Amino acid sequence: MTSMKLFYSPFQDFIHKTIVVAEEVGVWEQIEEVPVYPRKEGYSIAALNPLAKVPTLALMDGTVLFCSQTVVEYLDSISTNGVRVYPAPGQARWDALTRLGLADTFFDIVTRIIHERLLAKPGEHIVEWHWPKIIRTLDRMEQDAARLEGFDIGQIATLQALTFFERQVTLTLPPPAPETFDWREGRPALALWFELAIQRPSVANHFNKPFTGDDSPDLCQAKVAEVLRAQGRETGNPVAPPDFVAPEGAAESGALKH
Ligand SMILES: N[C@@H](CCC(=O)N[C@@H](CS)C(=O)NCC(=O)O)C(=O)O
Repeated sequence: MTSMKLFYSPFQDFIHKTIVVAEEVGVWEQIEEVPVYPRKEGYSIAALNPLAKVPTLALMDGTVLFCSQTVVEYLDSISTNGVRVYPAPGQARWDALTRLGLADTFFDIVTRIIHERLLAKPGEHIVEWHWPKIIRTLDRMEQDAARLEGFDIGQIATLQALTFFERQVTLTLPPPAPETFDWREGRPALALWFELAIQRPSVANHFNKPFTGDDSPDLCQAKVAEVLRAQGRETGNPVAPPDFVAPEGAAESGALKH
């Protein structure tokens, strides 16, 4: 029986660390997936999370956890099978958390770049500013991949970051990003680590397997209302407009990919 609602955008062409962690620690069966598309009309989780961002996790008693790092640490803490993806305090933990921070910040940089393309007048220098960070981060991931053992939260975040980046770079970024780019080139350890990691059942069960459930706005808002009821709050009408709708002529294809 499910006991938690995971509000997230069910694009399975990138690896979601919340799903991988839930699978690894044996709690996936307890999770009800609630699709949300934060920039589409009719979907709003702002009543639960002031940032209106996915992922957001709601527990049976109405507790709402947001920001992916909080969600995954919570899931790890309720492991049912003895597996923990957060190592105990000590060198292994700080190493894993450093790689988690690196990968999640890389993810945020990619998000920042693609958000820029939704603006009528994109800032000229965003890609120029961030591209060196992307290259240096990929190079650091290559160094890390050569020495990694086991499977921890840093590696799970790296899978998410790389696959999110890969689906976005196909959308043609402005210079100094090159016209085509393959992060695997010149990074053999990272490429090999990636090929092995995506074979884990926790990843393979979802990666590139299209979501086939109900992803309607009605379902999303009904689930938001359930959480509000569990909190003892008036349900009212929780449907707020999206925080941002791309202006006419902006690269909306990018918006739909995100
Ligand atoms: N640092 C956040 C990033 C989450 C994030 O950026 N979510 C995006 C989707 S990829 C979102 O919900 N955007 C909607 C918005 O900002 O309005 C985390 O790790 O949870």
